[in-house]
Amino acid sequence: MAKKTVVVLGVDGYLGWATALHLSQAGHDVVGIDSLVRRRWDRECGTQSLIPIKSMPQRVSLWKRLTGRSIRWRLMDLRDAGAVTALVRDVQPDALVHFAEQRSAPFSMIDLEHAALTQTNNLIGTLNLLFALRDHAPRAHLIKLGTMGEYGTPNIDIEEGFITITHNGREDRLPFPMQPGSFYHLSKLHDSHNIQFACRIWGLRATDLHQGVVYGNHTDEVAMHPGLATRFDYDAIWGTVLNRFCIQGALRLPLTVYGKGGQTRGFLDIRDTVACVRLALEHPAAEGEYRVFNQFTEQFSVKALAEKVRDARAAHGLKTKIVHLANPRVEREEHYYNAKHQKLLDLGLQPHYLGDTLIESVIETVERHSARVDAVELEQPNVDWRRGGTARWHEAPKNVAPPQAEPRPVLVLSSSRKRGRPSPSAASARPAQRR
Ligand code: NAD
Ligand code: USQ
Repeated sequence: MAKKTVVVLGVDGYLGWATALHLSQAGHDVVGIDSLVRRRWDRECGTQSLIPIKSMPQRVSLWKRLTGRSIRWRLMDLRDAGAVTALVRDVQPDALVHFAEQRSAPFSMIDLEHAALTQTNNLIGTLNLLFALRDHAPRAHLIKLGTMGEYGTPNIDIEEGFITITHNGREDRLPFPMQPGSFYHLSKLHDSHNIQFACRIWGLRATDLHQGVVYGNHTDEVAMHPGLATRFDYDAIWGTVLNRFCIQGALRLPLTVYGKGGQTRGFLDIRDTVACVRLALEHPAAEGEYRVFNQFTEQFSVKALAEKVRDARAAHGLKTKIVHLANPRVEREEHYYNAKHQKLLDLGLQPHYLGDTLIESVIETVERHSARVDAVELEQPNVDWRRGGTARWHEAPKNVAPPQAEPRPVLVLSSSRKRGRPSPSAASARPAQRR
């Protein structure tokens, strides 16, 4: 396999870090970019990764010490067009893997400010990349993290990006109809349109990975040393559903199914995320091609996932309660769902399916870090799709900085059950003291 120069954008994040290590270990030359804005959003939301994560300079130097491999780390905001242009021009990458977006649906539904932040951050960053590629590296392969949520939950089978439609006796292969379920998911769809357009008019090459919900926190590389840990979210804003259920299960808290729980989504293990990105990288799109891979390995209803976690706990004689909360989201709770996901399998993906062992291993990790858990985050959701941030979210000090504010000192949560929120002095600089 020829060594490629790959830029990983969003390298400080949950998936970006694990992917950068995986590609570096595979022998590729990795340049890692991040603005560290996610660490700032965590401070603003009063949330933090369950597993402590090192700073980027610490992580890359540890990686170098352990493996002799270099990841070239650069602090950069993708909204800075000049910086993005210089990056693409100077590095001349073979490929760019773009994870660097605001990725929480609840965050995007808090209020106008957060919806606008999500869409400007995500769309401008991607546009900056597209223009930089047009002008300085038109042959580079853009691998963009999209989401299965772009499709919504139609009452027909979901194809991989395109569907052949016969209408009034004529036939065409058209983009699959999309019905995203949050301003965040909409931002991914808008990105998809922009990327597809750039491929069509400028001949760029792109793979849009419509990824399902990711779970787990270990890849072979991350597991090499605790200092290489990737972030692991569990709170109501950033935590994804299976990660939340595992943490709730580990702490003997009820598993919080929203509504009836028939909502069905595609899921995958983080080990498959890194493998899928590598497959896309090593089998690039053709010049002018915009292709979509549905990136997940199994589909489950939320209720079925909760039952899996409950059963895994029951095998140890532990009783776990499942509660059905009023659904804070506007989404179908009972629906048909059958999404194709063949293309990555055809390229050689060997899936890690969800089993009790994975659930147990996540629960063990949680138990190791239980002192860092803020249990309030595992109870009621604090963002509602109809009204935005709930009353608790809005109980915020008035003299607060907007989300674009400069970074503030990192907060360390106490090991007690009380909220891991900033002290009153720190909170005065936060937009939202919600509880
Ligand atoms: P994350 O929040 O952990 O990481 C995103 C990273 O991007 C953060 O480190 C953040 O600082 C960085 N970033 C955001 N905006 C930036 C900007 N303007 N300039 C530079 N850096 C910026 O998220 P994640 O869970 O690792 O998700 C990564 C990508 O994968 C996202 O695009 C997300 O939409 C997509 N995705 C995630 C999941 C999932 O379950 N986690 C599922 C499907 C798709
Ligand atoms: N849910 C519960 N209980 C909870 C949390 C969530 O029932 O405690 C339900 C939600 O209502 C939803 C489903 O679980 O029906 C999935 O929610 P999620 O928070 O795990 O995932 P989602 O908001 O869709 O977003 C996550 C990532 C996002 C990615 C997306 C992939 O945060 O970046 O794009 O998964 S997908 O869902 O395929 O669009």
